[in-house]
Amino acid sequence: MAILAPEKGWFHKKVAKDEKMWIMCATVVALALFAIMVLWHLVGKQNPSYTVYNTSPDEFYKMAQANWKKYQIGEEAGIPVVKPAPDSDVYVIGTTWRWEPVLILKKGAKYRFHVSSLDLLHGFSLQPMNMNFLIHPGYDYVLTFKPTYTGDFRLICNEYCGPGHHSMIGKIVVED
Ligand SMILES: [Cu+2]
Repeated sequence: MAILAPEKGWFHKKVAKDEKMWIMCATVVALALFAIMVLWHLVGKQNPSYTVYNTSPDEFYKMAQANWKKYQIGEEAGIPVVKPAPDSDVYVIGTTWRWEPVLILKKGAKYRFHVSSLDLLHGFSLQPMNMNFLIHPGYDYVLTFKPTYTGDFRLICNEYCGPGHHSMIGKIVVED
């Protein structure tokens, strides 16, 4: 049997009561889901939003170096240990296969994190709070961050980036 065109004027025909009810139900569910999406972002402990700026790996590396030089207090396995001033800018670089620098932060202070990759796509994943951001080279990801409790935190990469991916572990220490 061939498919026939519907009768002329079908669009303006009155909709049956039960069909109307189903349309109403679907609309209510859709609106509720939409509202939950917004609420979830605000109160559901989601990843905070960040701003992204264009940069180049070279330029970002230079900015990070200048910042680290200012606040470096030591070195750990060839990685600079940096203690930025409270309420200042912090630079974090992901490269195959390490996170730099080791950061010493102060509890309750606000920091402006700049995160970027110099080579491949990496995943900035702060553990155990499970904050995750995709980090592409060529972009400066800026997020405001305020540590609310002290401890020893790990930064892992959650985007597969080659044979050393599993060893890409950074360190952030929050002190009183
Ligand atoms: Cu990785």
